Amino acid sequence: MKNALITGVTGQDGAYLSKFLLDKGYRVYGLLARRASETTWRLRHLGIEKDVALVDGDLTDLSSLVRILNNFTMDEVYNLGAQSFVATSWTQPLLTGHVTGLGAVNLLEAVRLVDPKIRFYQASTSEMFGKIQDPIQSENTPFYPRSPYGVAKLYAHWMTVNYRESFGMHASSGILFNHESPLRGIEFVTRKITDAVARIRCGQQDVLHLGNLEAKRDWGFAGDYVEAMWLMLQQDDPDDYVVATGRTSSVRDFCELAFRCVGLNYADYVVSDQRYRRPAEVDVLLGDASKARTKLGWRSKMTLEELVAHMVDADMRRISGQQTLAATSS
Ligand code: NDP
Ligand code: GDR
Repeated sequence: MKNALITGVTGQDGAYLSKFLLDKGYRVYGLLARRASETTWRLRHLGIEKDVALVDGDLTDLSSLVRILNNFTMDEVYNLGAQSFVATSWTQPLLTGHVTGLGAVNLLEAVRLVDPKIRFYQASTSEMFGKIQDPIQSENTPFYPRSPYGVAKLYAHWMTVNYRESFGMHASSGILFNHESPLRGIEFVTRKITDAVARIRCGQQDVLHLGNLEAKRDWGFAGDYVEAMWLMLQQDDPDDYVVATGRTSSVRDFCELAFRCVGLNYADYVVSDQRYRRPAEVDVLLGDASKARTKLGWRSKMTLEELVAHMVDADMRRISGQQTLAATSS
C-alpha cells in the first residue's frame, strides 16, 4: 500500500484526488489547516471523510510539514493547497504570496530535508500564461502572469523545476487549465452561474450579476483532471505537463448552456456588473494537452455540455431540497 499526502485536501481537487487514490488502494493523509468552522463537507459528500487521515498543519508553517513527514512515511506528496481565488489575490497579495508561492517551497524544502525520494506534485496553472504569448498554450509557451495569484504560482512552478534540477527530486508540475464540478467553490464563475440558475428556476433569485462575460476559458471536469496528477507521479522521470480540453468558451457561452438546461434564456437574467471586473484580465486561454496525451495516455473525457448539465443538475437538487450538497459553501 502506498502513502500519499495531499495539501488542500478540503478543496475541490483535494476531494476528488483523495477519492481517486483511495480507490487505487492508497492510504491518504490530508493536511488540514485549522479554521474556526469545519471545512470537510466535500470529503463528506464523496463519502470518504472517515477514510482520509487528517493531519494538522499549514503550508506557511514549515515545522508542521517537517513534523508530518517525519511522523508518517510518504511515497507521494500532492501540493494542492493555495489561496486559489484570482480576484482575492489583488486584495490579499501578500497572503497569496505566502500561501500559494512560499507555501509550495516550504513543502519542497520539507520533502528535501526529510526524504528527497518522495515524489512531489505541484498544482501549477494556466493563469501563468495570463496575457497569452501563443494562441494555443503548451509547455513551450512563455509565461506572462496577470494577477498576484499567477505571479505566486509562477514562482512555485519555477521552484519545483529548480528542486528537480538542483537536487534530483522527482518533482513534477501539472499546468492545469480550469476544471470545474459540483464541488467547485461558489465564488468561481461556473459554480456561481449554476447555483444562480437553480435559484432563479426555483424562484429564490431574480438576477445574476457577473463581471466580464467575454472572458474565455478552457473548462474541463475536475474528476478527469486528478487522474493526470497521479499519472505524472507514476512516470520514471519527473516533468511538466499541460492538462486541458483543447476547447475554449466564453463566460457568456457557459451562461447560455446553463440557463438552457432549465429552459430559460440567460439574456433575461444576466447583468454585467463592474464590481466583478478585475484590474487586469486574462482574456482567453486554450490549452494543448498533446504531451499529456502522448506520454501519460491522458485525455479529458467529459464535454462542456455534460459538465454544465452535471453542475446544474447538482445545484437544482440542492436548491430544491433533495440533497444538502455544498450547503455550507454558499
Ligand atoms: P480550492 O480553492 O478549492 O482549494 C484550496 C485548498 O487549499 C483548500 O483545501 C484550502 O483549505 C487549502 N489552503 C488554503 N490555505 C492553506 C494553508 N495556508 N495551508 C494549507 N492549506 C491551505 O482549490 P482547487 O481544489 O480548485 O485547486 C487545487 C489547486 O490547484 C490549487 O492550488 C489551485 O490554485 C490549483 N489550480 C486549480 C485549478 C482549477 O481550475 N480548479 C486550475 C489550475 C490550478 P481551506 O478549505 O481550509 O480553506
Ligand atoms: P479563474 O476562474 O480566474 O480562471 O481561476 P474564475 O471562475 O474565478 O474566473 C473565470 C473568468 O470568469 C470571469 N468572470 C467572473 N469570475 C468570477 N469569479 N465571478 C464573476 O462574477 C465573473 N464574471 C466574469 C473572470 O473575470 C475570469 O475571466 C480559476 C481558479 O481555479 C485558479 O485557482 C486556477 O488557477 C485557474 O482557474 C486556472
